Amino acid sequence: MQEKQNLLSVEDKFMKSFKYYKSNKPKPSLEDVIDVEKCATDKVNKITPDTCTDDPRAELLGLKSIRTWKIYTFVRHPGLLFIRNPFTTLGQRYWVRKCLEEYPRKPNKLNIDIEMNVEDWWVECFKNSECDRQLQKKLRWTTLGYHHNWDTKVYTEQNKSLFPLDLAELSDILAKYLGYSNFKAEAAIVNYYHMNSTLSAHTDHSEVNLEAPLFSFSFGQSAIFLIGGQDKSVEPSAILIKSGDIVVMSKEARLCYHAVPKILPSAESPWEEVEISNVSSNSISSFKYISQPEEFVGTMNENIDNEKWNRFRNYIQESRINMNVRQVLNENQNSI
Ligand SMILES: O=C(O)CCC(=O)C(=O)O
Repeated sequence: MQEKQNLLSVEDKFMKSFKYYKSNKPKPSLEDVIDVEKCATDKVNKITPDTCTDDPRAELLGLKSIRTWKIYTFVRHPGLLFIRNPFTTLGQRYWVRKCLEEYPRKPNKLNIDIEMNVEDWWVECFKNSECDRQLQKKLRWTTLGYHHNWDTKVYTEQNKSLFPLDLAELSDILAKYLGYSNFKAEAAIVNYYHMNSTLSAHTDHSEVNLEAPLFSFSFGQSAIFLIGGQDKSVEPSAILIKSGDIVVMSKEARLCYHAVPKILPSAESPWEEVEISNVSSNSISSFKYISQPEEFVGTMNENIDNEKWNRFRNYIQESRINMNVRQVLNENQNSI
């Protein structure tokens, strides 16, 4: 009996921390939340990669020069990497807009599919000139590529659509930089959070390939991200994620429990910082996935127009978006 009780209290560590940070009354102290730029080296280390050649695609995809990226590792979490906002203002705007305007279109799958048949959710939100905020807040996830099956947790060839070429290209730049030259983005969950949303503790283990890293891109409001070990007995660390930050779960961290217990108002708005400058099409030939580069550059530059970007700005001022990208298949495997 005593043994069973000990086991229970040990198993509760992740949940205890989740409940602590989720609470509104009382509000949690944020003292132990890791902000990578302010944290002591007994917890976080800033690393400089041995070789770092720039990728000519970076600027086109809305990224700052790779040589300026700030990358961090965590003493308690081998395999976990954190890149502090490597996106330009234009890049932030581009990806937010994609997640709202394009990725939730059919044939992609949405959580709201079970209650309504909406061909184009973003257009539907503005059907009657005013914004339907209720409908906006209903969207919690969209799946891309191999669609995640929330019940069976099994990917199938029958439940798959084209993976967005721009997101495949972005993931390829990151993968190459980190030394995963054979990484292929094949599935993604786009998560939409509002100020009271949470994501409970889970591991991502549906992919056939569990060696490939998982890439997580966040935009908009901030979040507390919890990451523990491969079972819930490990006390998780709480990490502050801001707009533009990238989290990479690789190696030992790939199968660790993680969760989002709280969304926090962002202190900055990096999607507003006015360094916005046109992306030019000089290095267009180096694309791997994007098939219509001229059109792509045009779409990126459209977001300079503040009027055109206004609806997306209104959304992101009260919400957070996370694109969670995975490789599903093993190398040399063509189907499930
Ligand atoms: O929103 C996040 O930062 C994490 C999302 C996540 O864990 C997932 O989609 O599996």
